[in-house]
Amino acid sequence: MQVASKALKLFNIEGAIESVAPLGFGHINDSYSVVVGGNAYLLQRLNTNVFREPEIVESNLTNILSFAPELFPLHLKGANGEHHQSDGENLWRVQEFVTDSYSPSELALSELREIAKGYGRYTARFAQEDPKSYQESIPQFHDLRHRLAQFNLALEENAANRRNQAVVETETINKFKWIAEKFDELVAKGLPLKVCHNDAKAGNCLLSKQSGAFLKVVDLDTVGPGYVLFDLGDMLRSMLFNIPENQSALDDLSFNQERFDAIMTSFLNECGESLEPVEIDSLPFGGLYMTYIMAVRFLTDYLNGDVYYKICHPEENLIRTRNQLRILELMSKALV
Ligand code: GN1
Ligand code: MG
Repeated sequence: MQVASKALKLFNIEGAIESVAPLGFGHINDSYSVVVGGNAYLLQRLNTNVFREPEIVESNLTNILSFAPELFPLHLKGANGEHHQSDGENLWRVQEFVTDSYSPSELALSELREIAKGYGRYTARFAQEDPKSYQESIPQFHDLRHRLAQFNLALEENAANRRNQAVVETETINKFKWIAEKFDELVAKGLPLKVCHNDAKAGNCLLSKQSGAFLKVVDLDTVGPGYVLFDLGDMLRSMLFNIPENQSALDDLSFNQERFDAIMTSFLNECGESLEPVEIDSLPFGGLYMTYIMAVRFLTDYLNGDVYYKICHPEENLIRTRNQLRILELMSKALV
């Protein structure tokens, strides 16, 4: 309470806090919903171990908020005009809490269409923005070769002595290495760099509780240079199969063509005209690319002893890996 109150003061929000509650989502930052003077806010502590150059997060955020304010929740600024404020120890930011909104966990077809529409709108709008005005907030974030190198290093170092627990998963990861080559081919064909969200999963889109319609895109820490296949890929990864990322749910999964078509159609209805043919052709492959890179990152963290993602139990990163690999196998049968 006291920490929250101190943080809110940095944004000129004074007065007694009526309620403060930690929000469970997110693998990286800490989020709280806070009510002061009848107004609801989302207070977040940026994880500066992960975002080691917060000035880049600030600069990207400022750019996107001024470019397309209608797509995002209102973010408050502190006295120096910046969205991130330090209390001497932690870096904080505050945004309006979008009331009467939700991000669905088990997605019905109609919800899936709205989310794809929201990210499609984002993509169409940002097709006009210059990626050179943005920097990656985490260097080489979606660079698969870099992620595979980190994975190989983790295997070699075996810091948490878990290599033997991940033999099957390691084999599957090695089997899908062709994804890196295929990606290089697409880039060589002239895939254009855009300003992407870079974490375009279902949970980062808010829908209206009343109408179910798309409202806002949230979680803007990784917005920056990227390829549209990253965002569409994250949508496929998180929306095709109705399973949680971190619980064993591997039975009875199957590729659902109707869901795939709904995502693609809804997305392309919004942004198809703003994309080049090479980008449109690359989109289904995005599902494989993003699912694979996430499996590689989860397993790397498992091997390193859970130093990056928040976990609730020791096997969680291994379970996350298995879920991604299962999805990847299904996608590769249906889409390749
Ligand atoms: C992380 O914190 P959260 O849940 O928004 C991660 C993404 C992954 C995601 C997996 C900075 O995002 O890359 O897609 O977990 N963000 C970072 O759900 O690593
Ligand atoms: Mg995120």
